[in-house]
Amino acid sequence: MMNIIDELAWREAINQQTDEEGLRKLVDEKSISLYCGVDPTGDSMHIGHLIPFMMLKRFQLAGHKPVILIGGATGTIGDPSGRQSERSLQTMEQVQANVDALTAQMKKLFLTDADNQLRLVNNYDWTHQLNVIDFLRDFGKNFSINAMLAKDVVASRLDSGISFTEFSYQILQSIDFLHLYQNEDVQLQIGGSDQWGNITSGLDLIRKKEGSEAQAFGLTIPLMLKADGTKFGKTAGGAIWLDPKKTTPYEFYQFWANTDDRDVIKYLKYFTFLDKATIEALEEKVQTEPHKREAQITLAEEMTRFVHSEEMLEQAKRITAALFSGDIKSLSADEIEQGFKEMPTFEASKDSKNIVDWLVDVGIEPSKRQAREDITSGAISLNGDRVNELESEVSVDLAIEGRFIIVRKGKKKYHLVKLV
Ligand code: 545
Repeated sequence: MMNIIDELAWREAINQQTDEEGLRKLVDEKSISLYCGVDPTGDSMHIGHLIPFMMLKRFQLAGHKPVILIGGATGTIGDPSGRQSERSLQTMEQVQANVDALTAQMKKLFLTDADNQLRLVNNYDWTHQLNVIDFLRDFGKNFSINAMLAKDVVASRLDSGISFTEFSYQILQSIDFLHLYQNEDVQLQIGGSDQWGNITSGLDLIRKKEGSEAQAFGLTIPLMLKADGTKFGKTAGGAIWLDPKKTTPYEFYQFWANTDDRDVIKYLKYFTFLDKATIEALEEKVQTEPHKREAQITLAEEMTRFVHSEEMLEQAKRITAALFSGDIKSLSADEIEQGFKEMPTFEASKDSKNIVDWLVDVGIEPSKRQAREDITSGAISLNGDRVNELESEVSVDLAIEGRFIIVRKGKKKYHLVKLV
């Protein structure tokens, strides 16, 4: 088995390390505890946030002990990293609701029965009782304003401005690293490349408090870049969320299935737990038979199964197949809702009506003349069945579970009609 650092290097998942040799030696010698944090600034992660947590899981699979930190304290402030302007504060209630949502999401993804080693901690627990005098005497004294101003995050805000609150954020994250080093045996913090300043600031604090020989390390993961230069993880519809209410499992599956050939191997390495041999075999397939898109389908399957479930994966594949073959009637109303979420949507009453009038009233056809022409030429189908008769009636019996009728015009133009 590969050393975990070599494995991460093979996956191109290492951006910076504070002490490459030291960390390699440490993880070879013993099983270490390591952590990565997330702030409750929203109620769901998207696939970009997921990356360091997948790496945490890889450490776990290699025998190390992961700690996931939920920032109940830091989330009330918000990390200025990567932002050009001051955040507005969330209410404490909002932060708590997000803590609950993210805790549930983390448990669903990373807490399996077999796994008693994952620890979930919340920095609110050791931060909220800290008073301002202790804060300034016990911690503030260890921070040099000069060093804090030199951090990229702060330096890039000196023109536009930064509040004392956001400026102080790095101290809070540093206190966490120290706390986990002292109380949970944590020796390594990982995060995206935007976390480098916060992580090294924590290491400085650990050295000041524990001595320069303290065995603590930092590692960051590069930002995911796409071959075409556009931003990773964003589509026309916005970010790809892990919450199935924000991004349905079908949309999630489609996102990965549509990956560019130039990016798919990189994504397989970053996101899946498939081994080197399997990924290299898929790399070969991208070269020799790209039209089969085996690498993309494998990626979509692995990701949908991991983030959602086997059942949701099967559903996503059923929707994909039905949309491809036109066999709409095989889908349930719930599957229709997922598969047609981004398609033009219309409303109609449940009253029976002649097809020509119905198409015009719903708004799919501009005129009766056009409607007749399209029906006669065989361009219109309802739920996958072609309509040939100008006299046919549209009634609620046609609708899937009494709710939806899918109208196809021409080869590919789908319309979702909701009966109300
Ligand atoms: C707080 C206290 C700690 C250690 C870490 C933190 C959080 C950290 C941070 N992380 C980012 C984040 O985004 C909001 C998610 C909304 C649901 O701000 N200061 O919380 C992202 N992180 C994952 C990666 C990241 C980072 O969760 O590290 O780089 C994105 O890829 O931006 O003691």
